[in-house]
Amino acid sequence: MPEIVSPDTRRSERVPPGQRLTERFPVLHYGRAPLISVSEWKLRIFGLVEEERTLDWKEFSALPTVRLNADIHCVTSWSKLDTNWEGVSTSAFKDLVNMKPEARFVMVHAGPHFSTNLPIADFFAEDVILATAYEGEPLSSDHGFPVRLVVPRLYFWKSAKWVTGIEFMLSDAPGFWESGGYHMHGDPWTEERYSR
Ligand SMILES: Nc1nc2c(c(=O)[nH]1)N[C@H]1C(S)=C(S)[C@@H](COP(=O)(O)O)O[C@H]1N2
Ligand SMILES: [Mo]
Repeated sequence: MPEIVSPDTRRSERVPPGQRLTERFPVLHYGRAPLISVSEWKLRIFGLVEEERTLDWKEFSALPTVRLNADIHCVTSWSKLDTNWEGVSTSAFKDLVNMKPEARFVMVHAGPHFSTNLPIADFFAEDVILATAYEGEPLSSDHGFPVRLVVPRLYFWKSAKWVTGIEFMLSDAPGFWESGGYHMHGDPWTEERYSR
């Protein structure tokens, strides 16, 4: 399996301003962790695409997988270094998406009633994956089983757990936490924590 190393792990200072390291793996989400079975799980790809698609578990798990080594940073101020994931890289996923050239932003839809927005470039960055495993084990339901996004170079709230849909958009729109005042982009290195 190819291995992707997130470029931020090569910084000489790996902890962004205002963050503290943890060895634990905190569980953080709004609402109750849903129990999703792979037989009912689906991933809908829609919005500005030539043709809408829905992948079921069988189709999704047939896609090539990669390993990812990355640091993660939650806006509540914990950071965790050298986390290891497996899943489908969004850049590999790009070929199957067929997005329209005018698409500039992505809304990632997830359970329960969660969503988060990203610029196209951040979504298709080399170290972004739709993860199915953490440290060699399938994701636990608390951490997003069966599929979660991992976007190492933005605050961890952008890494939606229990992903169910990817919507391509012309212009930016706030997701769940962004509507509540979190930053539209969320770069931990420039502390894009909250918007005004
Ligand atoms: N579906 C969903 N995904 C979510 C959230 C959420 O509330 N719902 N919270 C985000 C936040 S704020 C963080 S810090 C990470 C936490 O992931 P973890 O519980 O695996 O540590 O999930 C992100 N993904
Ligand atoms: Mo978070």
